[in-house]
Parts: sequence; C-alpha cells; structure tokens
Amino acid sequence: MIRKQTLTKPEEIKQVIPLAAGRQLELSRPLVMGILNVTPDSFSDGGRYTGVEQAVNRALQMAEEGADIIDIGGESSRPGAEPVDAEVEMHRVVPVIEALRWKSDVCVSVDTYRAQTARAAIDAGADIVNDISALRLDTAMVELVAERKVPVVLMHMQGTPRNMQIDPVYEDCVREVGDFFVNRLEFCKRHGVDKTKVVLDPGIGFGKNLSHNLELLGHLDEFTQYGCPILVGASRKSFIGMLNPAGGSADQRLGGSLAAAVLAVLAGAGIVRVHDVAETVEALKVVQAMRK
Ligand code: PT1
Repeated sequence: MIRKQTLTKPEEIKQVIPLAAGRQLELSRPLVMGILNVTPDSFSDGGRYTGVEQAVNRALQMAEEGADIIDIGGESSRPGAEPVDAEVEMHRVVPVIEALRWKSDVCVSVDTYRAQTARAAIDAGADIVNDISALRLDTAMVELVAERKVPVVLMHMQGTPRNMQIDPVYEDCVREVGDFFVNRLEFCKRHGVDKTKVVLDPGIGFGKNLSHNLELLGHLDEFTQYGCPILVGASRKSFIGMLNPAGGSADQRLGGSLAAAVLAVLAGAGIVRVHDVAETVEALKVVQAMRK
C-alpha cells in the first residue's frame, strides 16, 4: 500500500480540494498529476490482462515518483483524434481504476467527458472527474458531479479534438478563456456544483496556436481571481516541438515540458498534468524552495 506523506501544518494550507471519505488534496505546494493513457497504442501489448497490469504498474510507479493524482483516460484528445465508443472507453479505464484501488489509495482522476464513464469510474474508486469539455458535451455530467460531490476539472477547448487545431481564432485569448470560466462557474452554481469542487484549466493545445498557448501560460495569474485552483497540461505538447523544430518526437520534449511546468507554477498553477513525473517533481522542489 502506497500512502502519500503530505503532513502540512494547518497554517500553511492555503487551499484544499476535498475528496470523498475525508481525504483531501492540499495545495500548499504545487501538485503533480501523472498521465496514464489507457489507449491501445499507449501499451505495447493489446492483451487485456497484461494491459491492465501494465497500466496499474505505471500508475504505482508514478505514485512512487511523487505524483499526487493519477489521471486515467481511455480516449485520446490529441489534435485530430477520433472519438471512441462510450463502451470501449469505459472498458478501458474502469478495470484499471478497480485494480489500482486494491493496491494504492493515491488520488485518481478520470479523464472523460462522458457521464456513463465517469459514473462507472467513480463507482470503481475514482476521486475526481477531469472533463476536457467542461461539462458541455454530456448533459448528464453536471448532475453526476453535483450528486456525487466529486471535484471536477473544467477545461477550456475551442472546437473538438477532431477539428480544434484547424484554424483557432480569438480576438483576445486570455479574456475569452476567462469569460468561459465565468460562464462555466455560473453553470456549476445553477446546477448545485460547489465552487470548492472546481478546478479550472485553460486547455493548452485545445484549439490554440503557438502564440495562444504562450499567451495563456504567461497570463495564468489572471485566472486565479475566480478562487479555484488552476491546472495546466503542457507536457510534451506540439507547441513545445514548434519552439524546437530539431527536437524530434513527443517523448523528446522533456526539457521544454519541465520549463512549461515551472513557468505554469510560477504564474499561479496549483496542479500540473505531466508525463514525466519524477523529473517534474524534482524541478518543482527547486521552485518551492525558492518560493518559501
Ligand atoms: C489537459 C489535457 C487533458 N490534455 C486536462 N486534461 C490532454 N484537464 C488530455 C498537442 O498539441 O491539458 N488538461 N487531457 C491531451 N491533449 C492534447 C492536446 C495532447 C494537444 C497533445 C496536444 O500536441
């Protein structure tokens, strides 16, 4: 059983995200969300048992490396990605969450915009819903989140993963993302989702070109005014590759990803969503030491 040692003095606690059963995430230091993609291409073997076993092992490894949250997703939301069947998505993520729950009490988020998947994931032990559509794509999602009282990540996205990178246009990207957050927070309020359960995410790479992404990263502090923690996912995304065209494939963007995580935290992000947990934890320890 892996238990997180996060003994924070009460006076140091600035913000907490309440979870079920009296557990909570403390935002007294930047939190690291480790990415666990449970899509067929993300594991070498398509076999069902080994697929689940490999996914659980990867999750446990990330928890040992210092991940505070494991984000489990069964549908790719990369630019151009096609949606999968709800059933397919559910049968990818739920067995992994169930199996992980036997071995660890690490906080788990489920990366889905479908209420059916989110419900099954919560029943299997997921703590948080990470919805890239910010409760817009499935009308049942807001009711689920309100009823189960689970924290929810509301992410900004222009378009859908399939078409979002074709020609993203904003008059003022930072202002429009801010207006979107205000709109979604009002929607949450109307539907009985408490603000203390909301995390806001500007959606790096989701209907944004290079300058939009850089503008958002540079103005994250403007999103803290809504009183919710900010989550940023920049890890290995294509904008990092654009800044270093000689750099090669997505798994060769560690340096840029670490820079983005550090910048995001300095600009006010409370949570960073990353592939390279150990390296990010190390980088953020330096940031945290400087800030104290
Ligand atoms: C994210 C995120 C996510 N990103 C949240 N959930 C992805 N809350 C999946 C590219 O440009 O930032 N926040 N779930 C992954 N999506 C992308 C988007 C992956 C763009 C790659 C790119 O390369």
